[in-house]
Amino acid sequence: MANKNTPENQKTKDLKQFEKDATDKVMTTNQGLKVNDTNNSLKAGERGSTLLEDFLLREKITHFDHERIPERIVHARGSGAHGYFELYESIEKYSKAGIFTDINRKTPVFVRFSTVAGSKGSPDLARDVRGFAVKFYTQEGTWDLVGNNMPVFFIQDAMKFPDLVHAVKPEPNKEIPQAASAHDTFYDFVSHTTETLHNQIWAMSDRAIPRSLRMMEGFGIHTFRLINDKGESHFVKFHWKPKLGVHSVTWDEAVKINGADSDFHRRDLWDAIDAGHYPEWEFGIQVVAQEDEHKFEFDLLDPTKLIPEEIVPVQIIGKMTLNRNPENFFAETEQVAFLPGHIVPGIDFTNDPLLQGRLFSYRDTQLSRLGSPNFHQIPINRPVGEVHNNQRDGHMQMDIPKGQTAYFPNSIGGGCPHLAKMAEGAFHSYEERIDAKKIRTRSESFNDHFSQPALFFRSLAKWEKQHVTDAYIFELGKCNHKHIKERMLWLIAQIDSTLAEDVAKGLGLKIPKQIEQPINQAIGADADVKKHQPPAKKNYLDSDPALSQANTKFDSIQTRQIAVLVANGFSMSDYKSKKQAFEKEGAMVKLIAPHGGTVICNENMEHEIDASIMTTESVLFDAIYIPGGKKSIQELLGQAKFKKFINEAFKHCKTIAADHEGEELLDSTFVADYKDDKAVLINENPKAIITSIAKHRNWDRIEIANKVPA
Ligand code: HDD
Repeated sequence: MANKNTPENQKTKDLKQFEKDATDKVMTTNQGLKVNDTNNSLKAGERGSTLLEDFLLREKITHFDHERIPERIVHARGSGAHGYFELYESIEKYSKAGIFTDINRKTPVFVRFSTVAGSKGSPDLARDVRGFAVKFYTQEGTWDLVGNNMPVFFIQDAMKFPDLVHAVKPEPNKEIPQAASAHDTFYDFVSHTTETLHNQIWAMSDRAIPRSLRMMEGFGIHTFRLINDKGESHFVKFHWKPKLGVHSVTWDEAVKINGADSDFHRRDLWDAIDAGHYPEWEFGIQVVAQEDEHKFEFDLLDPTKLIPEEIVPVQIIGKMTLNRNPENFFAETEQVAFLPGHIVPGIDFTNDPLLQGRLFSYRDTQLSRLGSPNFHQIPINRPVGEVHNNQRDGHMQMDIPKGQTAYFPNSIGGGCPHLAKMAEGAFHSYEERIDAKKIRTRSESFNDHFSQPALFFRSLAKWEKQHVTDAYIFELGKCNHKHIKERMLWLIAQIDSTLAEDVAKGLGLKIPKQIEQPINQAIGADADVKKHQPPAKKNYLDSDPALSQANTKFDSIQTRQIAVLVANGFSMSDYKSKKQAFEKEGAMVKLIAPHGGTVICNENMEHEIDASIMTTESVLFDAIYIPGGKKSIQELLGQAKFKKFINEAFKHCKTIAADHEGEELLDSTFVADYKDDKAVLINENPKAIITSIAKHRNWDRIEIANKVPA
């Protein structure tokens, strides 16, 4: 059994040998030649032309000219972090994987979160699916679980992936819009490809605008297999559940955050790890016995379907902690290459046609993105175990393979590298029995496109439903083609008639009685059209509580950003008691003042401020606290932006607390008429404020909040 710290040290040690630290070092060329001027090129005379001879100039400029690599076709915008995975209990009855059986291991991981549609420099709060890709550096080889923060995908067959991506990306004639699905080509595709509707309604929900990457779930999406040491298979779905719960911002906030801090999620992840608030997710599995494959109302191989947790509960078996920021963004986060085809003994694929296509695409894309079949030798991509085979050469070969032979079998090289026996842990594909015709088609068992979107919508709380309605009105409102909006309205009506009516009202349109047939056009030209049209929704489960964010955790204010509004003369005693209590619970307390520099409290102490009101926005915080102090409040009242700051927080249903004279500032805002709101707390004790902030938002306020003209 491995030493508890071995695996983590193994990857850290491996990466360390490639790290470069220039502290106290002299500048050199790439050949190690010492350089004493990197500011001026070599010239013929002081004002003369630059000489071709200048190898220092050429080396520097040539490297610069080739600094960029192609961004990822999708998921270009991302943020990464290192950490480790621990197993709570062995699941050896299902899987023989070391990572699932050895509870003494700490398996190193590297995680990359991403948005899907936007370019590398696009803003973080786009309405979009988030990528959730985890690389486990296990002792038996690297396992990549390349998932998303939503449990289903838009399409059922990898063959349609280029169409989906071309539809959502900026339109090809004008390269507009960036990082947004709210445009004609996307809804043209969606409205003709009804299998997309389930993932689509998730993308309209708050899941698509997370408060933090640390506060979202992760899903492997596909049904995979777990294989035990007897070679038996169980179906499995993988889940990540954030310890901080699943929380989101509102769309109005998202739009404003993108302007105020387009790196909001990236910064949040970095700052939390930097401050020692290590993000954690529990790892869960939904296991289905081989013989139960066909007992569901949907096909386990269909990636547009989830298995409701009400039907198959998630068993929590481990935990992932992210505890280290990368040393270098490009070397690690940009160059990391995830491949769903990276699996280890004890885990195997199913015939999900989306997964099968992914097994090809990810290796292929690295060849143009990273430029060489040797991408696995880049430090972040190297497995922790030894690598020996007869693959040779290629661009940027970093290894120096020794010996005369590069083929198998051989006798000159002593038959090495020799083949692993099964007893030595060799990989062996699950021996699935297949007796089938070769056929290009879509299984009829994938045809139900309305039941699960309807289950999702039914499972949401009132405020979540309102957000979905508003999102559809926004997205379809951005489309120019009436027939696309009408197709969408008809399809939404198949999911939920009230939702469709509300969206139609917002669009100023009527739900059409019929739309042109067939509604699902994602089929072959000669396919039997009738056979492939989705049937009316079925109700096999009234609701699944796990689908609603109303049922997440509301027990912590750890890492919550609390804006404290102050000016000279603020009450130190009010502030001190709150600050201590908030920080004890792990919250980040930030002083916001009318100007930069410092402010002096009523006890004559100088306090460094975190941001002037001119450089920050309400949307960057989770809650507001206003300590008393007559002088301070008078000054805050004199600067209109403080009122805007409070009105916006009220609009976004956040906790607003004030002590003593602080109430006067609230009286000058929209809050004045709503002081009985349960998340407006005046002269309350710290515990009450903490409980309120932990609830994330007071969604009961939503109807009043919508009236705030902020
Ligand atoms: Fe994909 C990247 C997740 C279907 C082709 N995908 C990529 C990343 C994530 C996902 C998280 C970013 C990895 C990183 O951070 O480097 N993709 C998914 C999920 C899918 C899915 C959860 C369905 C369940 N993807 C999918 C299909 C195809 C691709 C069906 C192609 C047939 N995906 C790619 C890609 C990318 C990629 C083009 C771009 C960069 C990369 O692979 O390394 O090959």
